[in-house]
Amino acid sequence: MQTITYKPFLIGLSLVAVLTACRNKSAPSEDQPGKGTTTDSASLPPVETNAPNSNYKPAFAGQTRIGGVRTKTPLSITVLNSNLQRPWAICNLPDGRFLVTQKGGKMVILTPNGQVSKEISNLPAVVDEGQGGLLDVNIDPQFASNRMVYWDYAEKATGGSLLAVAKGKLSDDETRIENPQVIYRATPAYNGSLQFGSRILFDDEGNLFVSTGERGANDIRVKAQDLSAAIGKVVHITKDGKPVPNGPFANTPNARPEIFAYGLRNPEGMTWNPETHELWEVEFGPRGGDEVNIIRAGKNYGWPVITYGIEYSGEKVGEGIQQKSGMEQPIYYWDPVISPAGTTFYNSDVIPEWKGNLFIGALSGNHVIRLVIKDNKVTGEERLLADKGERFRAITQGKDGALYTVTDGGKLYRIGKK
Ligand SMILES: [Ca+2]
Repeated sequence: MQTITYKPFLIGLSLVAVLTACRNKSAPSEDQPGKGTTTDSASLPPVETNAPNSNYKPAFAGQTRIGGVRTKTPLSITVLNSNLQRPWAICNLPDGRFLVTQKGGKMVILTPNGQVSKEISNLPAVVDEGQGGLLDVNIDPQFASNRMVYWDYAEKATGGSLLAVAKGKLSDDETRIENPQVIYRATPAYNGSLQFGSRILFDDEGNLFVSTGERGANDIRVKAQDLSAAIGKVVHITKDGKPVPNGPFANTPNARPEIFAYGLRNPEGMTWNPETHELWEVEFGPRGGDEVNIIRAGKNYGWPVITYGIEYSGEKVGEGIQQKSGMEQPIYYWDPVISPAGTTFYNSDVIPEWKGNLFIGALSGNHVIRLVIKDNKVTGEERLLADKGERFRAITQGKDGALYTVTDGGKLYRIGKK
């Protein structure tokens, strides 16, 4: 397991993070590298050709509609399975297989060639409505010895539903989760089925970062700015669901000590940047304004005060402002939306021109996004698999240096070097 140093902190703490198993594992190369191809950054017109929803101006050049790029390496696109049952997350297991959640409430294991196991039973019941259901999964950094699995889901609660984080042990025969326990609940509950988030990542101390959605409706989304609520946040918790000590709001009156960052809308993607060792997040905007953010301790990411989107009705959101002192700018945004879901950095030598690029599954966009990144700025954008008509929900890099992505329609795609 590769160890990386993580040191972006207000709190003076040098925290060390691991590239854990899901969406961020360093995949050892088994193939020879390619022919040293390079990327034509921003050499083509922007990939987005539709009109934006507003005339809002970006905060800096290149924050949206960057020039297009095109992968030069010949690719092999393969459908490995077409019969998955609403897969939502895909997590690397140490042996090269994948642990996959199904929105309806079960997990399965997939081999790299797409063979699916029997459903894994004994997870707590999920609220499988709207955007709720069984959502993300990740494995303990010591999974190989302790077989512990962490997942999150929409849970029925007084007042509606909420995002719950649970853990349990994968049985030796891989048919059930033993002793499932809820370790954290992102309260308050809300009576609605939208925008739970969520992704789970481990740092190298074995603590969890969990992104939480703000539940969508106008009367609840304002709590993304409320430090006494756990929604619209990234929280930092132990394996027992307790606040990690010395968080950025540990000494703030009425704030939840587990909050790491706030002002998020619907963060369905989160991954470690293997080069900078920082936490990257992608989230849905409203009508316009899907974002990529770098999540840093104590920072406010602005929703619903600032946004590059407008309301679905066409009205402005709040005061209709896009930038404000004390609130972080996205490093990139999309208008119109593409609905960014799961995300991963590419960290293999198999396709050298992809190394350090960010890949994102787009739902309404019906493609896989490739973003070329340099010095924390986006310098090029490409759309892959745009001819498939699929909603790409989650993506990871396999041990073979290929990308594996699952779709709402039940497909597992492999995107590899030809
Ligand atoms: Ca924002």
